[in-house]
Amino acid sequence: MSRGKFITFEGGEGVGKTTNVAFVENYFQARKISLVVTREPGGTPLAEKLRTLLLSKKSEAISEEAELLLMFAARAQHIKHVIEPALARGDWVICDRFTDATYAYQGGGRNMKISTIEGLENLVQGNLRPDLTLLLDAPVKIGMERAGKRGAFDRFESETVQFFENVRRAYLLQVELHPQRIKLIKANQPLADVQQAIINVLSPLLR
Ligand code: T5A
Repeated sequence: MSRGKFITFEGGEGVGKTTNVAFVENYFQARKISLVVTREPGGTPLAEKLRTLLLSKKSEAISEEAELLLMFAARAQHIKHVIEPALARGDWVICDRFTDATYAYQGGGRNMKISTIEGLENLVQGNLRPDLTLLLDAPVKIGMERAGKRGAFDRFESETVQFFENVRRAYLLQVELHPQRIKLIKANQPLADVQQAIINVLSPLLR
């Protein structure tokens, strides 16, 4: 049994990750690929509890260091109990956000040291990196308008426009650093065009 592929979706608030993860799930299922669809922070009972704490505006003020460590604590659980077992049995894993989000939000948004994030990435993930990452990119204003239609903002969505500009810049830097792995998808176009661009990136994997 060959190891499964690990595909992640990334991007700022409201760019369409969840919508397109569901689209890709259907696309792969129609092609009889056995897959696990999951998200970060989250994906296990403990990691989902950490997600609730991280996204809640009601919890006590969370320090930047605690936020970073909680992201990686959730990720450690997720990798051990969901991602690695799935890949080892040959399933593909589609994950809504992964460590590029940490570089973007905690690195770009919160200005935490990249070397600190790299250290935690190596500790928690060992050699595990996504095989392919689709970065959905759109101007911050468009993403926030889309996210706003869904209801009240969570703790991250309540950040400033400058924070999200920094997040977007950090994501685009990740593409420059990892051009083979991360493919940029323009998300400020009609959904059908976004999805055609996604298929164009995914279809070579199926050959
Ligand atoms: N986080 C996460 C960190 O800080 N560090 C980390 O390491 C990790 C892993 C998680 C939060 O945690 C932070 C980042 C996040 O703030 P989340 O819920 O996973 O939160 O992320 P969100 O970005 O908040 O998710 P959203 O659901 O808001 O955004 P999506 O999934 O990008 O957008 P989606 O698919 O829900 O679409 C939003 C709306 O836009 C429409 C959809 O129909 C929907 O109504 N839409 C379009 N409309 C027009 N044209 C298109 N092309 C459209 N595509 C979608």
